[in-house]
Amino acid sequence: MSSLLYDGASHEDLPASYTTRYSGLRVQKLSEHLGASVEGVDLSSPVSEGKYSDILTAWLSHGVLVFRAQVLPPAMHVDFSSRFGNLAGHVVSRFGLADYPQVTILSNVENERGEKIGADRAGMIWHSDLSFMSKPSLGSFLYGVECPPQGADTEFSSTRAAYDALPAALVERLAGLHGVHDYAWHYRTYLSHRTPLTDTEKALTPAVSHPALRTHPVTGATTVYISEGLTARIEELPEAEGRALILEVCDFVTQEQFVYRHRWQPNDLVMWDNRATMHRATDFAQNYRRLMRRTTVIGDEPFFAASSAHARASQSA
Ligand SMILES: O=C(O)CCC(=O)C(=O)O
Ligand SMILES: [Fe+2]
Repeated sequence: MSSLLYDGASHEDLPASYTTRYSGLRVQKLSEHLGASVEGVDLSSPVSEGKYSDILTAWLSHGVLVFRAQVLPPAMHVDFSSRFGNLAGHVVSRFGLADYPQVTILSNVENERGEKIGADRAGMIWHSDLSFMSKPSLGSFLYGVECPPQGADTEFSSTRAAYDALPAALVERLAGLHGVHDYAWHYRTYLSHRTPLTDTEKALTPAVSHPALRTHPVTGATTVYISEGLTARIEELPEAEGRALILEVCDFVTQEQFVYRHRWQPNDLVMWDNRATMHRATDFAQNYRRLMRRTTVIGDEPFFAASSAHARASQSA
């Protein structure tokens, strides 16, 4: 296989399968607009600079990377993901691992007192992680420890490809608007099976506004940055009108052609770029155990450079 010359290539420009430039990792695309599997790296020991650089490049191009059959103890999960920036623990600190508070447990498993050992039914409505923070997550790293044999897939959509295909009237409408991202609202609305957030937890997460369209700080691509799960309303619009717009846009962005569906195997590590994708967890039969470990990396404050937005692929077509 020839080596790839990457210079800002998008997922669409890349061959279905290629060998990376510096370290010879094998990358294989998993769907039309996002997702690739990466082979040739062992995450149980520190990753070389060359491999790190190729992983970063592939991640920016593909939005979602899948590493199969990885042995990833929490210490190495922290080690690898912190190469990309500082980690954020979960707002609800009891979901963190005792020795590694930056590692969050997602699980339906119960302890001997009948309490869930991690966040249960997390992320089942489309969202981008930590969009309710003033500096949201730039990317998340989810590792499968125990995975049901069916169900419990994670779906990812490309908010960049969807933006490129968005009807011009919607782009114009969204360009000046801001989404209000509100974790306390999310918790009340979608996580009523859990103990409610405490006042302290609510105080950590006041609602924040971000531009509805966002410029990716590294690739410069424009992406859609409102979601059904975390964007409660639109700052400039009456509540019902704003929510209807959020749902309309989210339905567009999550159409099948923009989605990669990850079917988990134990020992998969999946890392995604929260600035270029949205995701959701899907349901599964509760007689199966699911146990996942996750880290997430703090990113920059979102911004929208309107001048870049006219350069959409579909508009110039
Ligand atoms: O459990 C999953 O499949 C995804 C949950 C989620 O939204 C996350 O880890 O950020
Ligand atoms: Fe999430």
